[in-house]
Amino acid sequence: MTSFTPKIKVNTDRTTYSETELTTKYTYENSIVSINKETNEYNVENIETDLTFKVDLKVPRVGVLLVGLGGNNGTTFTAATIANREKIKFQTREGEIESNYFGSVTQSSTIKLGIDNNGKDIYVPFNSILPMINPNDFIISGWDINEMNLYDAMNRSKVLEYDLREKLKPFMEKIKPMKSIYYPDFIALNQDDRANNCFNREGGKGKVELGNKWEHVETIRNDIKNFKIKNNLDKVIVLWTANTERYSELIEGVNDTSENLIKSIKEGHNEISASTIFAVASILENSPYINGSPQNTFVPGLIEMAIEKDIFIGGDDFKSGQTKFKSVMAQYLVDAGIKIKSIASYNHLGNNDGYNLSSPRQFRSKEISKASVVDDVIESNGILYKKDESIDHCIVIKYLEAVGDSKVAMDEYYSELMLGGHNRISIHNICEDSLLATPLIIDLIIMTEFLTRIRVMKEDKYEKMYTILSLLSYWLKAPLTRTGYEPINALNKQRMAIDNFLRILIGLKPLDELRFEERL
Ligand code: NAI
Ligand code: DG6
Repeated sequence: MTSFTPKIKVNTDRTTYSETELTTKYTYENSIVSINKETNEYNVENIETDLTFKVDLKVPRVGVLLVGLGGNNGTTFTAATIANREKIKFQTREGEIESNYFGSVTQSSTIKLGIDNNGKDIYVPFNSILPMINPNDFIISGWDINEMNLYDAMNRSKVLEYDLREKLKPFMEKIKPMKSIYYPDFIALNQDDRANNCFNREGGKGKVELGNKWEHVETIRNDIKNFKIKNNLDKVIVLWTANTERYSELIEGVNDTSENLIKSIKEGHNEISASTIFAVASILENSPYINGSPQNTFVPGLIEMAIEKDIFIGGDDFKSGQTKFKSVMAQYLVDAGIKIKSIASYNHLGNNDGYNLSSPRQFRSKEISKASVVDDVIESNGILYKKDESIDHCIVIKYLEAVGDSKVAMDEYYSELMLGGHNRISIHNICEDSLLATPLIIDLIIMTEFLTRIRVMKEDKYEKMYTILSLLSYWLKAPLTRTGYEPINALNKQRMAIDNFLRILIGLKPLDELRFEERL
């Protein structure tokens, strides 16, 4: 553990720093609106709530366990942390590149602190506000149904430049994924050849054992425990970046409560997915669990279990390129009073993720998470859209082996302008899919760890934040939210919540951009 000396000193009596803790008082303000449907009048009550937060300033030793370690994201993530830690420089056809973390909010973005005497905005690095783990210090391991070492797997992924891969070889070739569990019904049939590193499959590619899934939970729990002890870790975070699974059916008596879920796991029920097994094992080992894929790992019984055990969970599905752009574009158009009528989104890609998604049930999971992303923006504007009116939104993903990890995304936004006019915006984006997704994994882990060090005073007792980490929504396509609350998809709102939360913890006010120095 390392101690922290604040570099940003806010002159306020709202914060108290000790060597190991920061205590902050903050008055939360909001407006509660009630609508009289007959008169169409809005009654608004301003509310204030006094809160006290405590931040543990000690950065712990953190272990990261990835499910899907040998995949494109898993290998790129591991490679990125090693390349940065070792300060590797490498040649590309454009010249020498120094390793960096571009695309990571925590590592490569800034937050506005305030203005200088001339009214100029002053920004500081996101991760300088409060102590956060440096990704170079992650201790990484994980599971994969495929046995390949990470050097070979990184070459198979075809994401990184040749020179970088060769410089990483001595580090990557030593890493081998732990044996995993394989439930063939949940991922595409075309993945079967890959599944040669599974503790529930006889001799490499033999018969798959699905009888007692509780034994699978116990094996994964032991893996987590041993990893923690062997590496002398304070905390372990588990993240699913394995293949997209099909949805699990939600069945009363099977996965609806924590008790039924455990019973069904013990009975080896067909509707218990591998990802749910990993999540149960993580929760029972007090390790936060994040779902980077779209499937409904978090069945109601699992959410109940996480709440009972008070272990953080976050999901679903990394929000990387096309969807992130969509959540910005949709907000821009609708906030400008322009009525989006349709969005057509096409993707083609040639990596293993695309191969798995060429199977209809796995594609369906992705289609659901990609489609939900404009819902809150549409609902926010009752002038453009009637109640329950939606837009035409089509999602197409095609596997095209030749393009590899260089995903092509094409989107057409078709909107209605005033007096019958129309506005068509077409987007064409090509990028390495895994180089967009990996920085998100870094951020999700750093933010999850950071949030485990926050306490809020409730009835004279400090408590953790709520189990479902909706503050992670910025990085996720279909944010998991607390029962009774609808997901916020709009990217700017998601980012505002994170920035303002960090600001209030160090005694600043949330940003409002009123800039009265200039305007009054
Ligand atoms: P990938 O197919 O290259 O990697 C997945 C890995 O998971 C493979 O190595 C596979 O062998 C392994 N695997 C499958 N089932 C497993 C199990 N039960 N236990 C352990 N390992 C298992 O895919 P990629 O590109 O790394 O993506 C990973 C996931 O992240 C996918 O579900 C994808 O949909 C999701 N995602 C990816 C984004 C991106 O931009 N790359 C963005 C949003 C989500
Ligand atoms: C094709 O859509 C494959 C997917 O796994 C995507 O790469 C991934 O979901 C990222 O999608 P988006 O919409 O966030 O760029």
